[in-house]
Amino acid sequence: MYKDKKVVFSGVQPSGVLTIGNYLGAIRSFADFSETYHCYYCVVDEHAITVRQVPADLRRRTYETLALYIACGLDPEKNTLFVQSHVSAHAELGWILDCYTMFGELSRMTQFKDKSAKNADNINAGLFTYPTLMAADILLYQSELVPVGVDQKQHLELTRDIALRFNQIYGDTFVVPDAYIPKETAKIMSLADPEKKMSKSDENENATVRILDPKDVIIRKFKRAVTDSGSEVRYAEDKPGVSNLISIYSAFTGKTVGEVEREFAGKGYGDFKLAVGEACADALAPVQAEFARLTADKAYLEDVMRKGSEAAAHDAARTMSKVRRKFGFTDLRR
Ligand code: ATP
Ligand code: LTN
Repeated sequence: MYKDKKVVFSGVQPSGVLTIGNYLGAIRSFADFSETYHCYYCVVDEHAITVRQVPADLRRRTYETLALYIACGLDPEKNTLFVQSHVSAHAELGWILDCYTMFGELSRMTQFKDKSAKNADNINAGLFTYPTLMAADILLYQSELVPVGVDQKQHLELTRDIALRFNQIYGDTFVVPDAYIPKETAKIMSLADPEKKMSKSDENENATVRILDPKDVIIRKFKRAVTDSGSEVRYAEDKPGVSNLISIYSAFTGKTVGEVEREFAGKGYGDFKLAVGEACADALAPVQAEFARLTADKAYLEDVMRKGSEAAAHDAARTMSKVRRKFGFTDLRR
């Protein structure tokens, strides 16, 4: 969309307090793109309502998620930070893309299958069409790159298929995006069940470490983390619990897996878990301090939201007008 810079887009749902999975899998890498790309980072509140939310909590978490973006190093002057429901083009393009997405394609989405199993009393149509809204988020800004955890890979593939399909019918309309998935931290696992993804909406508090957890809580959660039989700190397929902790420790300290194994050779799980907790708490301390400062200043956060949504709406309108023209909606604005 911008002649000088390629576009990056990503989003996080304000559906709970963010975990170190969200941090290591997605948000931590967002700032790396700020200089070379035109970046849009969105708080995707419309996605969050596919699962029942308490309105007051959703509102508060929307501010908090934006504050966390900034606390994690995203400068609002260098990135377009905004809230999805403030830009109506997302829902509008979402509907249009629904008409170019097949029932069978949406039925294959594993996130839909997982979330319907978890929310059996509320399998609503929005939960089903969620990936087309995500495709709209991305395609509206002609994004080239989308930094996400590996759980979103399937949604990105569907986004590409929708874009290609649309381009084939109507001629070049959308840039076809690529996922950017960090290698070592693409999927941080639950501390209570290392076969399961760590998820911010997990009801078991021992399963997640939240970005905002105080140091003593972080250390306690890592101490309780489910590990495997044996006592050796070694990265291996048959040791999912320890391997997950090694990935986390390595991500927070910058040490390689080999270095971590050597550091803890001959030491037990106890020493290792304590070290993981300390490294995690120390790395998150500056983010937490900045978060506390930002959430005390609601007016500033609203100013960021306002400016971000104005800029985003302006850019989204360009794509929308192209889309409308291409498939024959009448346009009175000329
Ligand atoms: P929910 O529990 O509400 O589904 P979530 O924790 O899965 O939420 P999202 O808001 O859906 O989080 O995801 C935000 C970003 O964080 C996405 O890019 C997603 O891929 C990434 N992410 C989420 N969980 C993990 C994880 N455990 N490991 C790595 N990346 C993750
Ligand atoms: N579906 C994502 C959140 C999300 C997103 C996006 C990520 C919504 N829209 C656009 C990247 C780009 C999730 O559940 N993690």
